[in-house]
Amino acid sequence: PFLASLLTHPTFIDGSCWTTFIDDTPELFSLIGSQNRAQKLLAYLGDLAVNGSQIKGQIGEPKFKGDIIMPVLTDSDGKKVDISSPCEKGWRKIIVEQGPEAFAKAVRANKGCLVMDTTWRDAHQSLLATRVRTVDLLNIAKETSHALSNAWALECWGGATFDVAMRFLYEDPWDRLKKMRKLVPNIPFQMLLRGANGVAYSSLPDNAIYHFCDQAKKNGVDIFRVFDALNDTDQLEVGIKAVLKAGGVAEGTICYSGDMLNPHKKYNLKYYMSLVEKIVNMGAHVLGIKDMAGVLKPRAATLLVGEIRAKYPDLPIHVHTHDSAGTGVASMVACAQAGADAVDAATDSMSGMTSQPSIGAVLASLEGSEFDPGLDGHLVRSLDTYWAQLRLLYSPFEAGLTGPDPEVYEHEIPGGQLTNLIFQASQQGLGAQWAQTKKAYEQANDILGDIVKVTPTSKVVGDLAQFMVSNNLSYDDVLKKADQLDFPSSVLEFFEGLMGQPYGGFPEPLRTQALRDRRKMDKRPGLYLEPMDFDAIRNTLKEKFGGASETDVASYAMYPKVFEDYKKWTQKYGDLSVLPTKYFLAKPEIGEEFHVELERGKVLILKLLAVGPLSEQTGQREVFYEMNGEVRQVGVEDMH
Ligand code: 3PY
Ligand code: ZN
Repeated sequence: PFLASLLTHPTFIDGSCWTTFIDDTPELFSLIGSQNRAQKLLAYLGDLAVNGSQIKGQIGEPKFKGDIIMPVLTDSDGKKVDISSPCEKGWRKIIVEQGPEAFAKAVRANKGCLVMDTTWRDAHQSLLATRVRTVDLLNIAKETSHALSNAWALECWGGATFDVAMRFLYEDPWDRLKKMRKLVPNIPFQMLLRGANGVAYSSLPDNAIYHFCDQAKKNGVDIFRVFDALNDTDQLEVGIKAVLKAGGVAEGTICYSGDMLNPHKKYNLKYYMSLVEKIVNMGAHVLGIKDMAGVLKPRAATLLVGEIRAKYPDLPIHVHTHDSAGTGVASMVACAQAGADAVDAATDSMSGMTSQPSIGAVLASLEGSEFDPGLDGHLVRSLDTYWAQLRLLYSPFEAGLTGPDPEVYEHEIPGGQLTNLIFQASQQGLGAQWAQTKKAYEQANDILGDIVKVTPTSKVVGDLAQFMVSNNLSYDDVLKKADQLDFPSSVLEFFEGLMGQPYGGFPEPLRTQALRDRRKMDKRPGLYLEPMDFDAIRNTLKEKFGGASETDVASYAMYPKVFEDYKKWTQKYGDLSVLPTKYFLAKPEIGEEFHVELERGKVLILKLLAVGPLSEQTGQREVFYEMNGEVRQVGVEDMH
């Protein structure tokens, strides 16, 4: 149709004004654009029909086969909530109109203990390999803006979501942020920033962190939870300063490790209080306590939060946990009672075990007390009817967790990593090896000097544990043979100092023996790294992809190879973030009709008609789709 329109267009026929043709007839070129997109989409759908899903980590097809039923929001008085436009009421107004300090003051003055909902970030990172797609967040966004209007924030960005969006889902994380922001203008957005590592796995030059935070703030992030995986305050400071410069709310965070109540453990109350003091002196607006493994027991929570509250009456305290051992609700209630201003929870269907505790359970536990979070339980439960369906839609990424794991108090594996390791063990069918891996993880941690374990240092311990299991090495073997062993690269990077300095120093002589002639950094890595050349990045992207937005530049700075692969993929298949997940992960039934809104008002009506036989000559199959009433055909190489 495009060619026909072009050939019969009067300007084309009389041959005049060819150079102004594009400007004068934009409708034709917008048609080329959408036809191009439709063709690319068809290439993806054809590939899926012939070869099945190529999405990494996907095992089988979604258990959920029907259409998602959207919740009707009714409040506790039985009144239906109008969700035709997003809600306008919420804590974000204070941040936007009066700034971070005013927000800190207002939350301190608030009587109850607020809740941050982590469903859009940590919950699916911890349960579903971070695979929840933009379209599924946007579909529930307006309802969420109403049901959670009094939440501290939605945790919805950063951590692993940035990397996974591009690497495995072929989506632009910035596009996700902008679109979510439009639909949820009222609730603060919170992201997780790994201090001087940004959202990557080791340190970047300082200017890359500043650039990234500036872009994140400009595109919709309000509150930045900034942590360092070793609680190295020099590393942490880079992130906090970058957030302050960008004008965001800086939640300077301590990572809780071990067991403060056990006098034989390395990290005690004094250690944590000295960290808090440093974070306060850096100018953080909020103090975060990040219990990434879920080992903060209720009595320890009471003590830690109580001490901080007594010493810093004006400092907002926000606590994060994982429910790995099953004590999440009890710990969050203890935090609220000890003076925390906010605690984290996830929608019920996406909560528990390696995720955050259930929001319904936290609300029920605090309801009617002086710590009541001020959310309507009815509305919150309505949202969960959506997430219950989504959990089944994403079933191909489930790790098969079956119950709480109180052994977490020994192995201290962070929630997201625990799911990952269980998944890997179950894939290999090695039940016995899983028990061995957990034990090895504990020993690897001891070998490395009992370090704080969270991305990226948790990977160091996990890699060393798997190295010990697969090479049949005991604790003593590692220490004895250190100068000959070929250690995993993450372990060597840790020893080099690329992740910062561990509390109490590196274990010696192990570090020196393992590193041999590699470098040793004894100060924060940013001091050794050349600043990033952003003009050079802009030029590279222009040459390779014909242009780059400032957020593209930030993505490339964080993950150059992942970004390039993502761009190449979109050149082939287009932007598939608009394709419903059901059809992104599996082919439709023959004759099943579905819709894809390529952009506002441009809807494709699609139907798979047939998959042809294999051609011996070409190795291809023809896939036939009906697209807006016309039969379209695409040749796909059969990879089987
Ligand atoms: C991340 O860094 O992605 C985490 O979730 C750490 O807990
Ligand atoms: Zn977490």
